[in-house]
Amino acid sequence: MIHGRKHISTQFRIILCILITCCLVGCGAQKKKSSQFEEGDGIIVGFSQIGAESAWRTCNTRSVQEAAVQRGVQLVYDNAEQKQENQIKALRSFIAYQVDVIVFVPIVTGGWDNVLQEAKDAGIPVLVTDRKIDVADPSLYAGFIGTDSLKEGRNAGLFVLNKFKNARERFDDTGEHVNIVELFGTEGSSVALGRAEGFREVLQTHPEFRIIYSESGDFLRSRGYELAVEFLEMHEDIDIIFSHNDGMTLGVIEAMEERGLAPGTDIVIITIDAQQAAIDALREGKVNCVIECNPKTGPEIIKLAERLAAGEKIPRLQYVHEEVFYETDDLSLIEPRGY
Ligand code: GYE
Repeated sequence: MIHGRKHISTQFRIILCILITCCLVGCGAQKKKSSQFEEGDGIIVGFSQIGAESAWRTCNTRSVQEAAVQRGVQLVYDNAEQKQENQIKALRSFIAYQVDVIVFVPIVTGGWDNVLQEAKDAGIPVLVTDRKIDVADPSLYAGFIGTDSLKEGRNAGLFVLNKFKNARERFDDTGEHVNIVELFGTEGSSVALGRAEGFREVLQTHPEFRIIYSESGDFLRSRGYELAVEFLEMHEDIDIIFSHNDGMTLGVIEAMEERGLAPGTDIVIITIDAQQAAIDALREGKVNCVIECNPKTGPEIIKLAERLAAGEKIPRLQYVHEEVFYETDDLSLIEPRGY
């Protein structure tokens, strides 16, 4: 019963979205005659987002929605509320409604072959964004645009090496390790896997570093807080916390301060995303390194969707520009982040 009701509500939401977007586009019909909208004219893009787990995600959703409005593209948006089954349902609905292009953020890497085969059979091109997928047949999607999570993990590792330059000597003399806590993102997501892999790859030839605790905080601030309460109780000798996103980091900072610890000083903190709150924490010395992950991919996504709808080929792999902000930088130069 519950299942049936849920199914109807997803269908209903999508129908509603289509009606609303059609209506919006209908209202702007005269405007669309102007040449600036010609390329995207009338195309319908089904966009399956994974949820609203972080400020990053909300900014990403907004970026896509705003870009669609700007280009006169009709966006059928679905929020999967962190469930792959909801995403698969949304993709099936997009296929049933014969959208021109499907854009989706895969919550995890695996489990997409069947539904993407259905999209292919229906002749609907698919653009994967933000997180990567593993499929047996690469022709099941047209291309990927998003973040380079392996590089983000490597950058975290490189910062650690640089910050703890003398650790090797101490380790050789005394056997004392640098102890690392890792809070990783959603289990099975390409970004959590990439960030963890890149980090380990850099540190693997440095025996002075060891990871003493590694848990998934699901990219949630609340989980970051809960896990921090746990690991701060378990371990008194933590030197570094590597957190896969700012949301979890903000939870960690709160838990540390409640315990009377000074984040950024008592424990070195590295975080990924670079939302405004993390940059503020960097300025206050509570975080030592912020690795940017860029959520503002909307304009590029919509451009690629338009090209796909026009039958053009797109690059298989496209990474967005991202920076790293260090505690030693001139932090006054960082522009407001906008989220
Ligand atoms: O880092 C995190 C979000 O997939 C890159 O997901 C994205 C990650 C981002 O919830 O904050």
